[in-house]
Amino acid sequence: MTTRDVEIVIVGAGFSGLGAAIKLGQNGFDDYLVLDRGADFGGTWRDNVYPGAACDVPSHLYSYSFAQNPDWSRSYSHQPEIHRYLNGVADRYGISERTWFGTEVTRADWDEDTARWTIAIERDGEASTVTARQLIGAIGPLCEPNLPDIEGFDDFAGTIVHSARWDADADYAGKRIAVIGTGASAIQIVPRLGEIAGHLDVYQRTAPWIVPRTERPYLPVENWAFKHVPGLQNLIRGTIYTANESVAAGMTYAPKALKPVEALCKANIFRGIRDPELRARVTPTFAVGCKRILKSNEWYPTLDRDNVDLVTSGIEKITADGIVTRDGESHPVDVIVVATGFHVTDSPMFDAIHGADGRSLAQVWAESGMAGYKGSFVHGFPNLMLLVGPGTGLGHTSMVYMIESQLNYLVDYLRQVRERGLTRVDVSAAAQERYNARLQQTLRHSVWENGGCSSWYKDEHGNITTLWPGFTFVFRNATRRFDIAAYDVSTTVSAPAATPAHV
Ligand code: N01
Repeated sequence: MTTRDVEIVIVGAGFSGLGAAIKLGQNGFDDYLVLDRGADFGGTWRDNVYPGAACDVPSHLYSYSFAQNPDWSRSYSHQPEIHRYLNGVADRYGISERTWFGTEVTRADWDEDTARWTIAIERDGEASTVTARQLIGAIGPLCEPNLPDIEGFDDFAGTIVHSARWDADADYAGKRIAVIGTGASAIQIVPRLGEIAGHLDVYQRTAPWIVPRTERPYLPVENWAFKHVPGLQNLIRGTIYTANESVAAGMTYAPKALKPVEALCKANIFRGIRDPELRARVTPTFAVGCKRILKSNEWYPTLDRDNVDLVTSGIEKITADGIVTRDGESHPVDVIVVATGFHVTDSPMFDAIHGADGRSLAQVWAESGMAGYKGSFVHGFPNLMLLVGPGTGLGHTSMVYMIESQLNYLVDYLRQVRERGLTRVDVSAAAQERYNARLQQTLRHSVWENGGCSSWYKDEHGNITTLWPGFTFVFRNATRRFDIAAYDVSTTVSAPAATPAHV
């Protein structure tokens, strides 16, 4: 049963979906609905509540330019504060009234006859549909937890927790805990667990590069200044942004220029670990920047604790009471924490969205790789705009900057749709192909391509389909205006839209 028809549906109420809703309202596009399966705003910042969860981009840059926050309590924000910030912004702009929480999108189909999307949802356990002229996919790449393919998970008799689905009620204090993974999530969880675990084994498959984290609380006088000194927050944002962009240059065009970063990481190891053998085991063997560069002052000292062991012999299987490593050793454990990341290039939502020829994004991308145009549109999926789509991820600065660039593109797209009376907009195959060829060309000399690592930046074919290579201001310029020449557009509809029953 159709319960609602709107002009625009936004799926997801995280940074990008919330930002989209605000920008639509500000630009006179009021007929929209936000759908989110969670209970409030925040997306990944609502869901990742593991101990120590925090952002590794400084607070002043990791926030909307149009909703700056003089009240940040620290130079790097922790999850509860970012979550509160996003819900505060949503309140300020009145987005809750147009948001359906507890609503899971199970499928979306493009209907050529009506030139609309039919979106199947489950809301409070009831199935229904919403139809919309425009579908905005703000589903976020870091939302579907990825469980590693390790034999025996189902046999484990203790507690298994994924970092992105933290079980706050489980008992961790004094327990024998295993953490699988040494990525951005693990390096934040492990120091907190190391403080309370009876024993902690950290399973490292690949050692990450880690720079020191320059986090500190802000003094009241600083918060006063952020609020009252005109332009100060913009100046801080600009300074952080500029410093980060210099790292982008190294990552994309001259990985050797990142040697000073490597030296900084090595000094961090030296300072944090006393044992030379352990130092050697935590020293990465790939080029710095190839995987995300992590930030922590606590990781190495935690590995150096007496109740913490770094296990590098590889996991053979999981048994009822522990983990067996490839060297044949058994490690008894009460709790396994899985910090193995997300389904980035194989999100289940890609199976749910079906385009003009009936195929899903997952089916199309299984053949072509995860390709799109300006991270926003995918040929064959008319009137669907993705936020944080293919080729928009970053290894060096704030995703919020990329999101805001896409929001400019979104608003200009909708403006042109309205002004020109467009009913169907599909990026042309040729424009998409040219665009991706250029991206791949830029990536050729990058550290991600040549740095000797594997990462979630690559898809199953080894292609880098998630990252924006180069300076983010180039992306900002490329998305300033909706370049309609790259699109096949139509102003007609084959069949009139059925009148839906409103509730
Ligand atoms: O996940 P990851 P994450 N056996 O994919 C290991 C963002 N984020 O959740 O390196 C053993 O980075 C895997 O090993 P390897 C940020 O963008 C941001 O930590 O593949 N180990 C790796 O060590 C980040 O990049 C913040 O060899 C296995 C780990 O699991 C993204 O989220 C904070 C394994 C996965 O690391 C994801 O981070 C947190 C196996 N079978 C996260 N399979 C901020 O501060 C995987 N691993 C903004």
